[in-house]
Amino acid sequence: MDRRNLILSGLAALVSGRVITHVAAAAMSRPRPTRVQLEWQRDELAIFLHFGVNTFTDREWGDGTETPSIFAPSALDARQWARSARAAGFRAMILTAKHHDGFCLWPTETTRHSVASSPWRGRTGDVVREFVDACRAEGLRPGLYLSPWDRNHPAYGDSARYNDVYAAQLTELLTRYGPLAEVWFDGANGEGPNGRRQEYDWPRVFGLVKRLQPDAVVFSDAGPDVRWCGNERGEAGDPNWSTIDPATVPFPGADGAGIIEALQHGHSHGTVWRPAESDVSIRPGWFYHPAQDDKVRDAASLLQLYVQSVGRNSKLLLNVPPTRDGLLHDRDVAALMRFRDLRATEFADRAVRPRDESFRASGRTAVVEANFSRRISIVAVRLSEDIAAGQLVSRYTVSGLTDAGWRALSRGTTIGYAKIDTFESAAVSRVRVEVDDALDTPARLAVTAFAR
Ligand code: FUL
Repeated sequence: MDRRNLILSGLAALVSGRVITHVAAAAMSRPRPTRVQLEWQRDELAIFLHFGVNTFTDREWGDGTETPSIFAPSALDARQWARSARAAGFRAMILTAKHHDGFCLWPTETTRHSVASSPWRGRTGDVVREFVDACRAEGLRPGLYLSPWDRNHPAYGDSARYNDVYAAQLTELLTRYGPLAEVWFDGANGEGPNGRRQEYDWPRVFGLVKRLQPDAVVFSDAGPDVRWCGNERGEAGDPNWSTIDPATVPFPGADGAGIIEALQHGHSHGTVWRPAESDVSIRPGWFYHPAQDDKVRDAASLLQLYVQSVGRNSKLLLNVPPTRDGLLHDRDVAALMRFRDLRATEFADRAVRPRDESFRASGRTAVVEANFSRRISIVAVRLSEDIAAGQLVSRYTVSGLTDAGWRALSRGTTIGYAKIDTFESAAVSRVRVEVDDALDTPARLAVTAFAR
């Protein structure tokens, strides 16, 4: 707020206590991230691991009739998963502890359909244990996916009975393996052997996570902590608000008019902080299929995913499925390393520091100007709001001072945690970011320019 506005607002305070109270209340009630939501966002990159009986049957969705004896990875090494993820700059990793086929990757007491019935590690194996141990050894934050849809369990469809089974499975995962960073729920829902559609008890499920793992974020279409971005292309919306009206997506798997739109974009005046996670696979399928070995995304495609997820105020959850050996495939690992290198050459290594920078804000607008004191050719900028204080910016323009004067380089809507804009190379000595509109007086933005 500049001096004049300060004086004006002081006068307003004298004249009308009501106005000031109202403005202050609006600012106070604006949603902000919790500590765990902030940590989740700052990870930026997470690996998703789809692994289970489908890996051995070459299917995407098992029907629950698979025999546990087919689960026999010959050389499973969770440290190789974690080492690859860490080397590529990922900070978290999420494993499918159970997919829709119902096969549990840990020795659960709720069913015999688990690793305890498979020859792997002489029936004493526990993939979840090896996974969390490997994450911790490599400094990655572990998360687990537990599919509510279960095509094996006989109780599925007998709603109250299955809900007890599901709660017991979740409790095992939440209590046996130490701190988890994220618990991932998809909303897939079907009929049980009795021909009845299962009704899930989501309040109970979310309540269990909150009670047993208060430092984990809960992901689902309906949050409550992190929402799905609305597609499986790893593409966050533009605009992308981290706030949403929770009534629009009442439960995971809900479908109806406007839901995908709301998941993609959030709502500028949404009442809860629920940022979007962008999930996508490095291959066409979620599970490993040998026929897709030559369809692994290359580094340029992965960089594109990064720009359209992390660079649009989201987090990238990139699926890299272990093979039948229980290892990440060499081609996938190579692509991850090339992605890391490309990120460094396109962004991290090319960041140019301005000699000085100014910032002014007034009303719902603001201007940041970075002065490089020499001409540099820039091809991208990364903008960030201090989201600990909430998300405010709804429209902005980036311009550069060229020999021919100021020229617009990019225009955008929301910024939030990060907004990455790429453009044709421009030789500029200054970069200016004008916030053209915001929900309230913007706080200082961080602006990084990348040279080529
Ligand atoms: C969906 C599932 O049906 C897919 O198999 C996959 O796990 C994806 C991430 O979520 O709901």
